[in-house]
Amino acid sequence: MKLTHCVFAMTVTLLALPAWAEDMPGMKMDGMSGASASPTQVASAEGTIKTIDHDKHTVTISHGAVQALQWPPMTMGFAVSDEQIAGLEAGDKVSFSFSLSGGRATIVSIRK
Ligand SMILES: [Cu+2]
Repeated sequence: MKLTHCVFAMTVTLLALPAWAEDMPGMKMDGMSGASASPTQVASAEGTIKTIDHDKHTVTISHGAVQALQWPPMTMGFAVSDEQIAGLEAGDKVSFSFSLSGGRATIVSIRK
């Protein structure tokens, strides 16, 4: 169930964000040819907001499995902007996409 949702969410995200959709296939191909040649990855997931830290600009989300990254469900922090987090609060169920670079996860888009 979670994996199906995840794939669905990612498809929707790619359709909604043409800029990322154009970038991603190339990045994935590059990633295949070299283990660490592609430092930034983008993936989508669904989860529940646990906490929001407006001062540090982070949001902690308990998210489902992320198939693209072969991640199991987990709770973790993401960097987020005030604009992205506006209107969201702890307990909200969200669909979001994020970039992963050097072990730092940053929200690209997030919505209820
Ligand atoms: Cu995670």
